[in-house]
Amino acid sequence: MLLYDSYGPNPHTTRLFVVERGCEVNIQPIDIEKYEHRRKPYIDINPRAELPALILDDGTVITEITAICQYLDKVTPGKSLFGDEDPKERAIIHMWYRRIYLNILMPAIEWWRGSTDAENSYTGNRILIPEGQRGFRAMAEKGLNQLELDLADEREFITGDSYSMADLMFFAFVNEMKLAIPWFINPGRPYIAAWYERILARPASQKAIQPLPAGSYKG
Ligand SMILES: N[C@@H](CCC(=O)N[C@@H](CS)C(=O)NCC(=O)O)C(=O)O
Repeated sequence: MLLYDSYGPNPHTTRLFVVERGCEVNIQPIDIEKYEHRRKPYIDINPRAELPALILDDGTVITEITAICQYLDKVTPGKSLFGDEDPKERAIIHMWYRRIYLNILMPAIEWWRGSTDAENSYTGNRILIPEGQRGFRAMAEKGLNQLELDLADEREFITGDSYSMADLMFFAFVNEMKLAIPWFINPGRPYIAAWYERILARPASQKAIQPLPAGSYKG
């Protein structure tokens, strides 16, 4: 398996998954800042010109972070981060990573995509909605406020007692975007701030901060 890795919250998610879950993959870094993802050979692999992408040994190309992580989860021995061993646990984890993606991450990323930095970086390669910035931020802040209330029962992780895909994905986005989206972590939401510090302290979180070097990797 070959994982195309790079900067950005989506590659950060799959990279962190590889490290946390102990997956074995080959890594191929792509430099988004040099727009390597918009040129051949990468666009022959992923014509959507997005990262990450996972290439299976039979040549199948998988994109979309949750699909990539689900595949890696299934083919790696050990405890599933999607709760695959138990239907109830699986449903609860799914419920949470979907809530986090739809109610916090998507609007927060759309907010950032309304910035001048994003406009300069995307140079016409994505439909940006700068006029929607206030609305996107309000949507994401609403999602964050709700999560703050949810975490106020002092659970250790988002779904309860165990670290899961919900923690992993939310952390990867917050950590990668903490300078670009400084309001993700706010002293007015102490439970989210404390959760972030707990996840940041995990050895895998530290190992996955930078894109991985080219070559074989065992998490
Ligand atoms: N829905 C995709 C999103 C992938 C995505 O947008 N990746 C960003 C990096 S975080 C990217 O490739 N950006 C480069 C660009 O759009 O030019 C997924 O789940 O993997």
